[in-house]
Amino acid sequence: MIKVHHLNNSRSQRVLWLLEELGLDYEVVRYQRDPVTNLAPPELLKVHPLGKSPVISDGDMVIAESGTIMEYIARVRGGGRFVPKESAANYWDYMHWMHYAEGSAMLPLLLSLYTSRLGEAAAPLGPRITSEIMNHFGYMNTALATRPFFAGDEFSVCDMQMSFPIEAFSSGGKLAAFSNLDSFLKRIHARPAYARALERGGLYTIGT
Ligand SMILES: N[C@@H](CCC(=O)N[C@@H](CS)C(=O)NCC(=O)O)C(=O)O
Repeated sequence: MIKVHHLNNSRSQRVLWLLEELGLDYEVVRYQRDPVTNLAPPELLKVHPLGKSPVISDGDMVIAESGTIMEYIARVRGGGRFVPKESAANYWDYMHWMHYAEGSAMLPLLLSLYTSRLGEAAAPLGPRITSEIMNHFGYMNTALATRPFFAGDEFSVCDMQMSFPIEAFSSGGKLAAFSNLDSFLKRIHARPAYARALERGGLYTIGT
């Protein structure tokens, strides 16, 4: 059975969501962030050398990095459900969003988070970081102007992968200027599997 090494209030929430969408059995092994630093506890280092979450284990195999985990679960354990076929016209679009979520969309958000701790010292970086956030969120918002989901008309794993940067950015009404992303979040949050995953994962305040 798949074990999800789940850090509270983190990216591993979307792994639980995928498992719920697929109706697979899984075990949740819980880890709590340090209340002061917000970092993962050292116990996660025993599972994977990076000490981050999500990590899954399936038999002897340990897989880290959410994109890889999502692909593994959907393709190997989920029979390819929620993944377009390689011959499909939207396959590379799907792959683009699978990689884009962590490879591009998260970077300006993380820069903003880290530099916010520097106070005035970070001021010279502020305009560039803000313009990159607007650039990326504008791009994502435009992508959803003509379709309900990132890879087209059908909900797919890339929507789950893309949910985290959008949720991470959405707090404090920041999606007001990106109405397609706001509608997207409402659409995915209405899915029964999303709600079931929240029950399994516990408190998830990212984006609220
Ligand atoms: N790109 C990685 C990021 C993993 C990551 O940074 N996870 C965060 C949780 S959202 C974490 O473990 N943070 C705690 C820490 O760095 O100590 C992925 O998508 O799996």
